Amino acid sequence: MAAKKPASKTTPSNVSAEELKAYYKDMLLIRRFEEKAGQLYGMGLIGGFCHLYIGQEAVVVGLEATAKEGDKRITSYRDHGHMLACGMDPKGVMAELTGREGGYSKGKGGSMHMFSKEKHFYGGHGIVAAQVPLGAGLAFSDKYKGNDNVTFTYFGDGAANQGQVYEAYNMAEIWDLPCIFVIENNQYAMGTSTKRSTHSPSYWERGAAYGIQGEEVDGMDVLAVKAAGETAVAHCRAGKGPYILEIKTYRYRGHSMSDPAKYRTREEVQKMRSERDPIEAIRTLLLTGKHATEDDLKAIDKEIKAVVNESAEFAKESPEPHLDELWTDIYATEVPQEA
Ligand SMILES: Cc1ncc(C[n+]2csc(CCOP(=O)(O)OP(=O)(O)O)c2C)c(N)n1
Ligand SMILES: [Mg+2]
Repeated sequence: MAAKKPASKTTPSNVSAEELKAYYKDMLLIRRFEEKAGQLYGMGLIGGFCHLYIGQEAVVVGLEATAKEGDKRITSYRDHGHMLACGMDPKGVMAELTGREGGYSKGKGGSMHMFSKEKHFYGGHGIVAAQVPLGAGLAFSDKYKGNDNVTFTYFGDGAANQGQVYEAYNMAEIWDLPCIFVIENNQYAMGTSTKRSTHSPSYWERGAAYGIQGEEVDGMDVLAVKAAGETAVAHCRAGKGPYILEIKTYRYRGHSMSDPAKYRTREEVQKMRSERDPIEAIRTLLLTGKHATEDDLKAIDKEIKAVVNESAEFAKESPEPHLDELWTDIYATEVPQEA
């Protein structure tokens, strides 16, 4: 099967005002939540690793718009946006970041280790690319059960150079697994730009060697992401095997909270922020299309700020895990049985 050409940009003519507002809200929630997490980190309330997703919001929001109940998602350590976009509770995420009992992993996992069975969110993985074969495995379980669920397996441009990605591609294609491999190409792996790390920076085209279709997508345009996501999801649900989406995006903040940022210029970051911001783009569409007034958008901003502040308050008030918890949740006590 030959690889497909990159998709053309979508126009907003077929998108309703409600849809635009929903994307605006969902992206803004991730942005404000992450800004708050950055503040709490600065205040010493979050310890350990913390990788912010600011700038990449359109990727996960656009793809979640194509998901249905039963679909699964798995990602790397840059995972807060994915959790919020699939409907996990901001309070539980913030409490986990701050290491509190009310967190998704009872305060024992932190930023990179959260899961939700209810929302089919399978982590949060600190080992680069480790989630890719796991994502293929999740897709295998649905194929085995004979349903039409798909798995969104997210990974970065750096991870895309790992060998296990290609072993997973090979098996996913041979077994026609309903797995969407989502490469979030934010152009850097820690301090290494894609220009320095690979001769052929078109990652989606590598799928052709395995007979997997794919395409490149503008990840600063939530509508383009959604349109490409729909193609990928339809392909997988129809039993045609895996699909690759290489989504070109950009992270505004450092790799993690301790990043000297010497590998790129301030001007480069500023240019993306001012010319390609995904939230500003939808804001402009809402205003110019007269789908919303400045006051409507202010009300949305206020609503989102309240949700984020509430999550921070919840986190601060939640106690630290009890010492007895040191010895729990280490080994499985029962083997999960699923029909
Ligand atoms: C196997 C492994 N090697 C190295 C690291 C250290 N490390 C953590 S993140 C990272 C960069 C990954 O970049 P990318 O896949 O582009 O994801 P991004 O951080 O840009 O989201 C590296 C090398 C690791 N965690 N695991
Ligand atoms: Mg990267």
